[in-house]
Amino acid sequence: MKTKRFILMVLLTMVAIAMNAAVLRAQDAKVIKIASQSPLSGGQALSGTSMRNAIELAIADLKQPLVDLGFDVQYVPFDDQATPDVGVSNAQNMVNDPAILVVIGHWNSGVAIPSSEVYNTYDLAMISPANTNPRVTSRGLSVVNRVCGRDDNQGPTGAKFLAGLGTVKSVYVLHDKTPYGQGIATFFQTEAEAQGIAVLGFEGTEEKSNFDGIIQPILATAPDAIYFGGIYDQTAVFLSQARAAGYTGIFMGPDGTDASDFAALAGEAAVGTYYTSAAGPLSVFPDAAKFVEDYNTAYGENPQPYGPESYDATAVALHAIQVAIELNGGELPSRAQVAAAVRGTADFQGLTGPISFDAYGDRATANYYVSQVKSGDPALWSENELLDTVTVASPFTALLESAMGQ
Ligand code: ABU
Repeated sequence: MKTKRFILMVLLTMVAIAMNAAVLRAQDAKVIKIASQSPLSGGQALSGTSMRNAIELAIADLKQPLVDLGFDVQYVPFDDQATPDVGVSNAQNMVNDPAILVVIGHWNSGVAIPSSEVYNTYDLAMISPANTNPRVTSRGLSVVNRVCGRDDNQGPTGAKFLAGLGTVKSVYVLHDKTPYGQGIATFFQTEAEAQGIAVLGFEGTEEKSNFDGIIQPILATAPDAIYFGGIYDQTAVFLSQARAAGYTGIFMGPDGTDASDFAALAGEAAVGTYYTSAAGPLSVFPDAAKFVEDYNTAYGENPQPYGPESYDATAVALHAIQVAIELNGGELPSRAQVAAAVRGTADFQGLTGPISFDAYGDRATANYYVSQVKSGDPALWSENELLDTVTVASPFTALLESAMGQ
């Protein structure tokens, strides 16, 4: 009896020691946080939420190497509300949390540009899945990178495509007065004119619900096409009202058009719309099949455009943190060490293809896609027809290649 009791006591003590060790190990695990910023509320929340979901999936899929090195990886998503002041305020909160080593974001270039000034002051690396305005990277901030292309290539891609149709001799250009919308409209306009298309008007509007005041003057100019540099929560409403007012010509937009809410908001009026995007349609990424399946399982729908790019931005971040830890002798790296490892990303194999950053943090080569909306059913957005794909080197990569005579 005494022996049995002794054995039981020994066993219980061993279990207690093992549990204590596990608790101590968990407490010892050093915390690394990956933050994100995207609109999780408001009219562009569909895109921002899809970015958040893709980031969450990537962390769950890819964090194990960091766990094996003794780190606990946590995700902290922030809602920037597609508003510059909110993005900057979130950025100021983020930099005060020393565990945050990378930010994945944003959706809006107009939010990314001022927020990244804060990240840069504190050496906090930012990897954007979706910000296409040139100023995101052309300021030369060492912490800022993106896995998508740029509007100085995307805008001209749209203009060249319209010129190639042969039927578009005139266009009316609208924009949303943001750095993104006005920027891409300007790049589009310059190339449209170079292609011999007459630009009948170039106008900014912040209106989001009643376009009566601008539709009739536009119709009076009888353009063959209307180009709207803006985001779907505005451009789809405009298109729907323009069609109701009798506009039968071509409508084109940039990647702000590229979300199923464009169809949800415009309905049948969306059908036939041409759009460019720096986000590849799901069909062009065979390596993303598992991601799409997992996304559907977790969230009950397809990822939105820039979902695979959000996954890739996170994968690049996790890999760079691992590199920085290894270079730091297995210890928690500084933000500056992580930022340097991110910028050093070369030939990283993502769902969207190989990713290398140039000296400015641009993806060394990026693809630009031209598609046409085939249905007013938002559930069929991923079945829109891909009409053209153009691959363009970043400005710095092009400069290097030309200097090397390639
Ligand atoms: N490029 C997609 C979202 C718009 C932006 O860059 O502001």
